[in-house]
Amino acid sequence: MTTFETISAKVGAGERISADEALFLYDYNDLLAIGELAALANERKNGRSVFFNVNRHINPTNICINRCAFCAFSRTAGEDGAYTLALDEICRRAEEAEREGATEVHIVGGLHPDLAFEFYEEALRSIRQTTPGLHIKAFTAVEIEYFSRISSLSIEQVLERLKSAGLGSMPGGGAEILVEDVRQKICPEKISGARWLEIIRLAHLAGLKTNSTMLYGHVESPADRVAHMEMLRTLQDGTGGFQAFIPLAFQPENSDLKLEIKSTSGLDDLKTLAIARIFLDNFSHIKAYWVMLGEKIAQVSLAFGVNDLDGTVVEERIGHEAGAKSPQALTKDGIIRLIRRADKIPVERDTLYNPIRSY
Ligand code: V47
Ligand code: SF4
Repeated sequence: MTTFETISAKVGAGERISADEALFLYDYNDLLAIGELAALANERKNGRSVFFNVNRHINPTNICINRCAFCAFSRTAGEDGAYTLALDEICRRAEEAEREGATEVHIVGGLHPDLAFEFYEEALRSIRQTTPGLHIKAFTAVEIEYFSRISSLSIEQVLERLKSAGLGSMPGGGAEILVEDVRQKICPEKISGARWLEIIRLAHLAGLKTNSTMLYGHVESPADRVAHMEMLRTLQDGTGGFQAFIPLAFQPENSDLKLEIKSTSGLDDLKTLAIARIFLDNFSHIKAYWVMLGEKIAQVSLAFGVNDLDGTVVEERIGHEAGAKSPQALTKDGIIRLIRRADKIPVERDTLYNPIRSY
């Protein structure tokens, strides 16, 4: 029979827990006990170090043909607030980021009905030319699949062309909840969960590291969350290409789901991060994305198994269009202070988790 003690003994012995055991933890009310277990699992992997990076987000366009129900960022072409950045504006933002000490640009956007694949290739090429020192982390599996459709190239060819243009790694967006009936409710136009996993597998095979996310706190059940994480864990067993797992707390404002769904609770946020740390034993990093969580929950999460706070971000749009109350950027000093006050060691990293400097 599963009890907290049997799970605790497994984690203590460094053994993998099952999906049923993860589900048991979701039902278990002693948050601090779960947090302690997650902290143990994390300390074994990462000690007291907490990573952050200095980065900037660039969203080339918010025009998107998918219009997922949870997304307050996207617009239809011609709608109020719809925008597309010109190539030189994208480069200008990358240059500004580099001047301000960034080591990474994180580029994701909507599925634009008229932009050609070459636009994105050109954007990467221009950034690489003007700011060769910046790592380009760009495009979710959803965008990669779209590029393949609009260019009639295979996924493998799209990935190779983007790598040649300067792509260094991929973020983890677009995963939402990989379980199909949940996807049908929140993002019916988006590629299936199976297709998301397949594209990520191909990216890993092409030598690109990626992240993985989980959008939680909408219509999904705890069993859906565990099923989602199990799919990621299985893929990671095969490829080892995931760097971080990032649960994204759903921000309901301005989305089509705003009337039905309230923001997540701090308790659910911490439990979700802690269970992820315990369950995803083959992931090195669990990231608390402060944009969606707020700075205070992100800080507390460092005692619940989290070892990465993402970055300075700068000009975040996806969460803020949906009502996120966090600032649009944090300074490097702000992140360092936040980590130090949690009695951890701040370590600035590059995108591939090479330490740059400890503070
Ligand atoms: O795929 C959209 C999510 C994702 C909302 O890999 C929302 O390092 C909450 O993936 N409330 C994009 N979330 C952001 C993302 C990400 C962010 C930071 C770091 C990394 C990384 C990846 O944002 C989308 C979707 O799951 N999202 N709308 C919303 N209302
Ligand atoms: Fe488009 Fe991504 Fe927003 Fe869905 S989440 S509508 S794919 S920008």
